[in-house]
Amino acid sequence: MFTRLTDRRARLAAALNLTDEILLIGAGTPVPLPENTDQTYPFRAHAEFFYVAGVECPGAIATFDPQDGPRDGWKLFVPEVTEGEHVWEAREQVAGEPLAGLPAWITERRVRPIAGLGAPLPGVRTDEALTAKVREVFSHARRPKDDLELSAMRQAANATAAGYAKAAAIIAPGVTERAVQIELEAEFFRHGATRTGYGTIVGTGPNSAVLHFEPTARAAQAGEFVLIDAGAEVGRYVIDVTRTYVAGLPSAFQRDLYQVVLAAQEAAVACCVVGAEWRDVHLQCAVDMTAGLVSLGLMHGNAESLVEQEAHLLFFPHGIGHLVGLGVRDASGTLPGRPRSTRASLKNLRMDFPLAAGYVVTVEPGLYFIPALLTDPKRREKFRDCVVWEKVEPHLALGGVRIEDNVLVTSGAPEVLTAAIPKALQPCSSPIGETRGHDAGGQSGPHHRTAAEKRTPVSNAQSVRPLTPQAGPHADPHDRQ
Ligand SMILES: [Mn+2]
Repeated sequence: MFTRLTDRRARLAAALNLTDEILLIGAGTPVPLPENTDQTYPFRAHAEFFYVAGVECPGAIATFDPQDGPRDGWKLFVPEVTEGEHVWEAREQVAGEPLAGLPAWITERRVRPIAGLGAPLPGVRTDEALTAKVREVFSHARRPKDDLELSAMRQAANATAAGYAKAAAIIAPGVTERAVQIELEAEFFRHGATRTGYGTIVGTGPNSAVLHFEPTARAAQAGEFVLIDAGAEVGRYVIDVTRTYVAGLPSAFQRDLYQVVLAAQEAAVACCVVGAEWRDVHLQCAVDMTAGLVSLGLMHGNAESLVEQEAHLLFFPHGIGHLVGLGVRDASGTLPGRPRSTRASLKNLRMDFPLAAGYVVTVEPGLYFIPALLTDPKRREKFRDCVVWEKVEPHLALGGVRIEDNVLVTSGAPEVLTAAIPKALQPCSSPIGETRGHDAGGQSGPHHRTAAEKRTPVSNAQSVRPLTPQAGPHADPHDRQ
């Protein structure tokens, strides 16, 4: 693997543009459980290490000396696998220089400043200012995904699509969050996942408004939202998808709310082109969704002005998305040299830079009824003229809608890596003969669809009545730079 990544490291070396400085990148070591047993948390090498080394190797350190050249200047120092590790874990010796040789390697270069990336390097005297500067350039250099990375992400996207197909097929009144999680994750693994990319989120009813909800034994009731945010991982590369379903039949209000989020999400996906500033994509999406809330009678006034007043944060309290790939929040942050925004609606943004070809971003707008925000007396007072509070009140237990895809920025149109996962809102109820011992009410009548039909996304004309008026037209991102 270390040789396979020679081109990647050479590109990185060119970006870092070091001369006299040397670079050390620590993989990290397994973290024992607090009980002090012989158990550890699952080992994950630091992403900066994995990016250059391509292996999970506890205790390893990658080094780079620019004076030895952009290809030959890289070395991998690895600990010797012990007999115990062989016996208990079947751990294999990773090829590289013996770790015992590292102190001599450093001593030969002792007058030169050291940048220390990855996991902390005990006993190594690193230059902190240099480290911060190198880390910023390193993060920026690894934002565009190379072919190896994209290949892993496409495999993860396939496994994720399989999981969602299975989950969608079992969502019905009575299904528990746990049952959805089990089927979804099992299908990820059946289709090549090596892990789940992060803790699977499944929230039914009011739980769908909890941004990071861990699934419980709660069963979806007829007419409740079921929000799933989950993704498969393949070889450290993660996909991060959200879909929102309704168990049984959606109400007119649920369809309208869903349609507002869907229209805004699709418009934002179309904005993922080279040069688009992420903060502009975010703010435009906030305006689109706020316009939708005004059209639904939940908010008052002009959408742009409501967003300037940060009133949208009541219903859309998070950022539009982040880089994804080597980890669920990959190499986010700001453009080198750009300070972090302090504006309320931008400080939640995990990244603030223009998009470039090869970036993979999540696009994940959502609208939620979060009681902690919407029943807060201070917010009710501050936004008394912005929100039609009596129209919000009946929906406080409704939950929320989020729709999330992973989008590859290219020199042309954006490519949605997760396009195989249907987005049209459709009634979810078990086909006759496949009910699982619970009352799958609300499944008879013209809305009932067979298993075969359920695998085909229905067109918007069939499944969702159009929202009137539509969210405002979306500006061409090139006009907003
Ligand atoms: Mn997500």
